[in-house]
Amino acid sequence: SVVRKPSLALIGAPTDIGAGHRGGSMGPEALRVAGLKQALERLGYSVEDRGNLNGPVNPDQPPVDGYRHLPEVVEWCTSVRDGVRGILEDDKFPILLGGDHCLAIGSLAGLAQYCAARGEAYSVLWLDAHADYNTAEVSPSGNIHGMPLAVATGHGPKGLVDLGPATPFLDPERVVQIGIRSVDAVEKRLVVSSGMEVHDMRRIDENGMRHTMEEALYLLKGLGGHVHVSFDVDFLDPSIAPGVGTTVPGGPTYREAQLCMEMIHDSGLMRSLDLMELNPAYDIRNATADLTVDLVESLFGQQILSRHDAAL
Ligand code: 5AB
Ligand code: MN
Ligand code: MN
Ligand code: MN
Repeated sequence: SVVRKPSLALIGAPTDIGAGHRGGSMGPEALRVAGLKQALERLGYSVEDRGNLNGPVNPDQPPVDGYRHLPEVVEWCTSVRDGVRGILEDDKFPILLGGDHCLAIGSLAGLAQYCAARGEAYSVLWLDAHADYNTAEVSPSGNIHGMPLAVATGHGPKGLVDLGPATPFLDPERVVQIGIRSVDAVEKRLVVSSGMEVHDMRRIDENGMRHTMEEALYLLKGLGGHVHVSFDVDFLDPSIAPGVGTTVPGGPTYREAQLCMEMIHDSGLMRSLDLMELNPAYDIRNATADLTVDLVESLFGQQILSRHDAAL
């Protein structure tokens, strides 16, 4: 069957407002320098770069009532929400260039608004070293990039939990996580009782990436609706992806990550994408940005040999 390729739209959110380390604000430009648009065009997509969103500067302040920079995070996430929803309403496939992972609150809220208006459901495939399920009460840092899934599923501050069409704007039973290997002490309890499907690194070690992704994609396919992929670059093993603020050892290798992306592509389920947490201040000659583009190529159909031709 011939599936028409969607038109893609890139949108940058150059901020590190929700992170513990500065520098994620340079992520969108690093992805552009690494040739993201050109790589997707080579694969036959039409790609529009909508440039960068604007928002408040990072005031670099300590947490207030358990949250760092909450008013600024609300502003950034509101503009991400509107930007992502606008792309979907133009019948294009949004690719959000982060920026830290708090901005996923905005992209999920925009997607939720878009889907709610059409009576559609959506699910999320979360590729990350971290579960991102903290609340202010249990977060060790107050950094909101460690909270986006808790917020989207209704556990968080006013101003963020109400960014979608309803509160909550994401059903935890429609969240599948891959690559998790760093969960904070109390966060663990929240994650276990949340209803999210968590494929942590132990499961990947025991079952392999292939079986893990078969299970994950089977569940998502069964749930139906739009599938959003939120890719936190710290998902990858730090030996191949040093350019992030919060490295955690023991992540997917280059080949495991490629297989993961290839299988997501082949499922045909993905309708929107976040590329988050790339931090050029920690990178080496833009290698992590280059790797991210390389993986995005697999996510959008690049294959070593054409499987379609091989089957003939
Ligand atoms: B990321 C930590 N759990 O909450 C916290 O990179 C780290 O978006 C969060 O996954 C990492 O501060 C957030 C210790
Ligand atoms: Mn992470
Ligand atoms: Mn994350
Ligand atoms: Mn991080």
